[in-house]
Amino acid sequence: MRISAEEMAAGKLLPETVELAVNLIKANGYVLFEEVLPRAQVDNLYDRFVEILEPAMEKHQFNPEIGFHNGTNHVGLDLPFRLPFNDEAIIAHPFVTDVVDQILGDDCILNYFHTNTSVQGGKKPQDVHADTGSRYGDRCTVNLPIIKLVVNFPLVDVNENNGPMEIWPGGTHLHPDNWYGPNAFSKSKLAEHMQSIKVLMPAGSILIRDDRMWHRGTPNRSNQPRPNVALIYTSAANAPHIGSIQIPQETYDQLSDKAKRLLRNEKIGFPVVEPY
Ligand SMILES: O=C(O)CCC(=O)C(=O)O
Repeated sequence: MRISAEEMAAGKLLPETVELAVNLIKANGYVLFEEVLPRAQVDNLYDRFVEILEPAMEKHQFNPEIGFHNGTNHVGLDLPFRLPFNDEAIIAHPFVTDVVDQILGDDCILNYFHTNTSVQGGKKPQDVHADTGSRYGDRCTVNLPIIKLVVNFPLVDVNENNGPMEIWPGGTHLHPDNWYGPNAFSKSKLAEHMQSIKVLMPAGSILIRDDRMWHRGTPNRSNQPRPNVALIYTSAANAPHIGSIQIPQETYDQLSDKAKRLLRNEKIGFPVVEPY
């Protein structure tokens, strides 16, 4: 959906927009807010991200021409908790927190600060997957309440050509818990016969999705990487006891009250981890 000019100027969604977004996630598995972040901010994020992607790929000997990760050329990389990545507009965007708080509770936490990049030259899509496993293995045959939302910010315009995420909305987040476990029927086999959407979105859009909704990364046929920032918000009751994002004390102290609350379980007082 496109956010109205009035809401963009106010930096706040109207209650009816929040309600619509919440219900879209509940019914369909996701909501997309198109083109929210300013282009200059996204371009800067992209440039700074490429500065860490390239050495990280070199370190892991990922050569796009030879191909890696089973020919998908997909890379997952944690972000260092520093500017421009930890800007409040990324970690605690009011459009996101208003929606996330309604679904997960306003005491939810942010416990994943990551990126997924479809690097150019990929030949194969990823397997169709959910971003979570079952909570009770094979034992639970009913759908359980949502505990995690994934929030993606594309750092380039995503089109048919540059490796859009493909999603299977409309119900794949509403299966019984054991459908997300290792012994569930192959999602890739089923997905071939089901309807999917390639998520085409302008840079700076915000995709909020139930982490159980089936999806996959697709090959990037352009000549530049297609990164998505990927954050995970988790309900407080289901949050890991020990966080993993390392945040220097002085960085934490400068965050807004909302961002501090979101990150309260993380490793505060630890140095920033560089991804290479
Ligand atoms: O950003 C994307 O294309 C999705 C990637 C993905 O689902 C994954 O790496 O697990």
